[in-house]
Amino acid sequence: AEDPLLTSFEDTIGRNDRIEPRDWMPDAYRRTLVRQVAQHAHSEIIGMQPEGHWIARAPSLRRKAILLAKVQDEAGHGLYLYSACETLGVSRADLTRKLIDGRQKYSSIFNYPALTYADVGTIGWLVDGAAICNQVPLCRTSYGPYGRAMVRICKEESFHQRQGYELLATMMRGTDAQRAMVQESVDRFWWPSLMMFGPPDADSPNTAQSMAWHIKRNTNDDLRQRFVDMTVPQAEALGVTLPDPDLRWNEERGAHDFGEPDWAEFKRVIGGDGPCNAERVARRRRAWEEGAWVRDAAMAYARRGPAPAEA
Ligand code: FAQ
Repeated sequence: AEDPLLTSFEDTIGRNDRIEPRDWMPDAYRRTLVRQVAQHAHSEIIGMQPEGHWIARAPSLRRKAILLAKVQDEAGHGLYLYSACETLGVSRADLTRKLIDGRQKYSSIFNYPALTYADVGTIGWLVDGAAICNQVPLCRTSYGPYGRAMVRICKEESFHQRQGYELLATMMRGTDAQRAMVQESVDRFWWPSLMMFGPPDADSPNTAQSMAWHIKRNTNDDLRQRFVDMTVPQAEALGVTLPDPDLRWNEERGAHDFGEPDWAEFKRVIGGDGPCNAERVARRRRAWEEGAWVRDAAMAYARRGPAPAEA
């Protein structure tokens, strides 16, 4: 016999409508969403670290104000996403616990160090650029709270990308040493940026089901291609070389051909063995533990109820 709840869920997906928190949903749909949205939230929060390192080392007051605002935005994105995830019946404390115990992932890209100030620009240009390619389609994801969070996040993300591009363009108009610093930074970040889109479609265990549920709206390889096609003319305008000898326009496909990222490196990094994994998680753990008294105090204050009216 047909399950009327499942039929109604499938009809909603089929109409390209949203699933909302009070709607019935299959357990596997809920689990997949918790996995993806939690990973996404963790990425925003862990993603504050590489750039955060440079706040106290910014080359001018203007650059410092810009960077401070950007890193604050990332904290805000993490909060929207944890809130979206909580509507699926999980608590933020539990998600954070899973992150610092290594039971949930965050994006591979944040396990690479930010070694120079040019990296602040490259992270904005390439990492936020990749994030936009991945996230604009997620504004149409089937789960309402996630899609609505994405709309706000994407607006800020495109501002972040321009910020990075502007920083790099300024350095490219500077000295030879500054131009060399930009090129060296792009050389390090190019391949890890391509890995942000996940494994090739043929090795992506989750894509088919997530597409069927409209959680994902494009495959990993489609989005990676879109990112390359978007970035090549920007690299030309900046005057930097993307470090891929196989990168060229393919007239027939109407798209760029490009080389294969090092998938063995990708597996090592998501398996916990990238350049900064231990440091990133240790720092998050320390912040969580040192913040315990603030959370306890806030809870105690909330339990007290409203203050008595003044006589
Ligand atoms: N890193 O079957 P698939 C940002 C895992 S942007 C780590 O293809 P799926 C903004 C995957 O989870 C970055 N793990 O998986 C910012 C799965 O493992 P699991 C965050 C990865 O979910 C900018 C396994 O590999 N953006 O933070 C990665 O269908 C600057 C098999 O993969 C998002 O999270 C990876 N790169 O597709 C902040 C976007 N790729 O979970 C600060 C939303 C794959 O089974 C500064 N997420 N894995 O243990 C998505 O679109 C998807 O989840 C994908 C992966 C595309 C990332």
